[in-house]
Amino acid sequence: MNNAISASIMCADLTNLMPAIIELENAGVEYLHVDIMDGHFVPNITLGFDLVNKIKEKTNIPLDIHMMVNEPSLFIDRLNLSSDDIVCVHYESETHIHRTLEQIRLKGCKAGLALNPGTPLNCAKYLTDYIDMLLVMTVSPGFAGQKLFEAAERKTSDARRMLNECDCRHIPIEVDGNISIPNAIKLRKSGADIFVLGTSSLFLKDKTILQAATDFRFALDTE
Ligand code: S6P
Ligand code: MG
Repeated sequence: MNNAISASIMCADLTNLMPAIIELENAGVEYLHVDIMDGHFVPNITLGFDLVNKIKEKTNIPLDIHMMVNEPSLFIDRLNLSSDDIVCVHYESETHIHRTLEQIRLKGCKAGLALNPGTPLNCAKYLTDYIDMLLVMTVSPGFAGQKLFEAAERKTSDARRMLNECDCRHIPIEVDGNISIPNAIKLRKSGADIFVLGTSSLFLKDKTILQAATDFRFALDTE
């Protein structure tokens, strides 16, 4: 899946989510990116399982769940998901991450592996048989509105090379954090496939979601 948009729902109006979800459906975004934070793995608390399950009931957009919690294996069964949904867990969040990736697939979902900016790519090298997506964090997780970390492009192209070298061209790379249009163009050239869009390009004061999504796709398609 090339140039896919995963819309970061924590950046929408959290007191009035349905209009944003309907607009995202109309804009044809490929995923709803749902950030779950526990106040321990990251210094912030966001969306909880009950809300996520309610969102799942209200839309057919596949969910792309980004678990920023310690020991996500304890919580995965709280989610009511289907086979198009992705559950993405951080390498750094579990002692036995391989077991957790297997747990996600056994649940019938796609499994994603997320890496913090400082986490070496080698961590993913022997796990490629167990993942359907690699999430390269382009900021330290925890907050919207941060700045891309300096080596984001280099890390994304190294990740693409590593996946290609182990015959895993089919595994998409997702990038998350400060994905503005110029940053997305650079990261696409480095090999990113799925773009998490938040305050940098989709939830803007001066554009509707539909207009922002259209502008984003046009910029990537014409570059
Ligand atoms: C935060 C979280 C992200 C943000 C998204 C915000 O760590 O994982 O998914 O919601 O990155 O986007 P932006 O454009 O405000 O950085
Ligand atoms: Mg995220």
